[in-house]
Amino acid sequence: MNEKTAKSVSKFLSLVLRHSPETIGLKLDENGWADVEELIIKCNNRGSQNQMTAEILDYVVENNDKKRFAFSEDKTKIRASQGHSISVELHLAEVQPSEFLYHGTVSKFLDNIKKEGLQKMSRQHVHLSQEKETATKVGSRRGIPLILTIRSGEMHKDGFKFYLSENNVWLTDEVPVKYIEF
Ligand code: HQG
Repeated sequence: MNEKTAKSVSKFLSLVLRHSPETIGLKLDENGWADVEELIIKCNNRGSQNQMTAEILDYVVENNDKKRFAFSEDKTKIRASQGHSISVELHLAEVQPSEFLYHGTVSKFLDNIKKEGLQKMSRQHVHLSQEKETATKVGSRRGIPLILTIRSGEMHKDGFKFYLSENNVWLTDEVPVKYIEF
């Protein structure tokens, strides 16, 4: 499969598995899982999207640059590993973060972030990364990236919970201003 097709399938899967499964009449369970057979049928019923097959799904799950999607152990279900706007219970284990984590944003959000800290906005969590480089990529989606350093070790000591998604994105509920280095 070529890169362009894989990317467009990934974008479409992000839409239906993170934000609006109803676009194709799909139902996710409370843990965010969709039935693979149902997903394939409903993608194909939609018409405009390229043909979906089990092989295409396998390829995208396996080769996706950020490993955004995962199959259940028996491969009958699929879900997004993070990034949801709809409410799902991923049952992620709490993990102790390193001293610092990073968040990529853009300058137009700075005033607000300085007032209210990092908020989850439309998603289920605030997304942080282990590497500055990843945060730079995240910020670049919106313009010139601005990297905030988060004192995650101190937050954790103060009782804030951190989770690591299956694809290694750090998640937390909020980051108050006092833990952010601008
Ligand atoms: C900003 C991608 C104003 C925040 C990435 C960000 C990530 C505030 C935007 C994942 C704010 C939310 C998530 C506040 C935060 N006031 N703006 N108080 N607090 N913001 O897309 O972290 O490629 O929901 O800085 O790689 O950008 O889709 O979050 O700019 O892991 O798999 O509000 O999405 O993953 O934007 O990105 P998002 P994000 P995928």
